Amino acid sequence: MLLSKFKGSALAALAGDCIGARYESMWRPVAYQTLLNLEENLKSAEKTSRRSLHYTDDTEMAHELAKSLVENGKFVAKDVASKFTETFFESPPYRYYGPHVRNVFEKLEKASRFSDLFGPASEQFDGQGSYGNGSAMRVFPVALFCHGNQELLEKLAALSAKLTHAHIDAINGAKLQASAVEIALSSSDGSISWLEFWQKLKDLIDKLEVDVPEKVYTNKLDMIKELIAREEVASVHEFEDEVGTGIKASEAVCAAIYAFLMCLADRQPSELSSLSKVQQVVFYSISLGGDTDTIGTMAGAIAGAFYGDEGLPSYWLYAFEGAEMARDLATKLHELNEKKNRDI
Ligand code: F2R
Ligand code: MG
Ligand code: MG
Ligand code: MG
Repeated sequence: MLLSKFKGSALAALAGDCIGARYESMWRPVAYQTLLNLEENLKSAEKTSRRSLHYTDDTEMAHELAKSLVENGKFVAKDVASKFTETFFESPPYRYYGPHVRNVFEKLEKASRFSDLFGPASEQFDGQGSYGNGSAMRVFPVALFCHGNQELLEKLAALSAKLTHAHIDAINGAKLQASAVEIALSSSDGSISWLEFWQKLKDLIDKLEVDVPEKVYTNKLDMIKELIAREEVASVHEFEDEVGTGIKASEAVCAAIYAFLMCLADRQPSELSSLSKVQQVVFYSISLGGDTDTIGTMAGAIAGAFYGDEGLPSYWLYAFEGAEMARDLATKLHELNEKKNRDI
């Protein structure tokens, strides 16, 4: 079952990125019927063996991070930084990296030759660091690697974030997203209510934001609870106003968590009822609009870790660039996890 959860997380994260990328930056909600039509088209991929959808920076960076963890059996900051940088400079334009992260890679490679690993990120935005969601969008491999060790998870989520994103909201966003994947790995359908899941995240954020003056995650998580508990489902526009679906880590991470918890609470839209639970989470998260590939990938990583890969359609393996890689990396991270447990 754990292997199914690892594979589910990696594959649903890939699906969320590949599908969500079609609608990123349109800045309006995505109609359920549009998503169902796309899903219908994906089915033909299995017959033709044609990869129809590309992944973007979210998956590219997640896979580089996973490869580094697998190759080294531990987090080696210099290796992760050089893998991120090399891949960035070789990547085709349709990976659509964040607008400012290029500066970090240029400085890492040219100015410091990887001698100063965290300096370039801390210089971004006049020394504030980036609060973009790039730290959280790629973090799920840390959760798989650290499964069962929350202390290590928080440490590695922070270190992996700080290579490009030094702002506290980006670091806490990576910790929150990785922790959501870990809670999903450690529980199963029927064993936890949406409110219990939410409470675990709230306990974590209370701790992480204890010394943070602007408690963005605390406030957004409180709002999410209020919206899910409400009788009427909030309109996408209200959600956008109250929580947000943008490029900030605090918006996209909370939007992904909201989509997952809404489905866990069985409040998913009836239009998506023909789909499996994992697909419902991915599609519902993308329907919120805004930074759709990133919200989709993070919601997918959580949902796949919770429900496993059984609910994933077989044609998803053919429809998305990088599907074999996702499955292979998840299997290797699972092997590492098994080995670690045997060695204890
Ligand atoms: N780049 C994109 N999407 C571009 C649109 C592509 C579209 N599909 C098309 O057809 O053209 N997506 C990817 O970028 C996001 C991750 O970005 P990351 O890695 O966090 O980058 P960055 O540049 O560090 O931060 C993002 C922006 O946030 C604002 N910002 C961040 N920190 C700030 C600060 N301290 N002060 C002011 N602004 C700050 C800036 O506008 C940054 O550029 C993902 O969506 C990924 O999919
Ligand atoms: Mg992207
Ligand atoms: Mg907004
Ligand atoms: Mg994005």
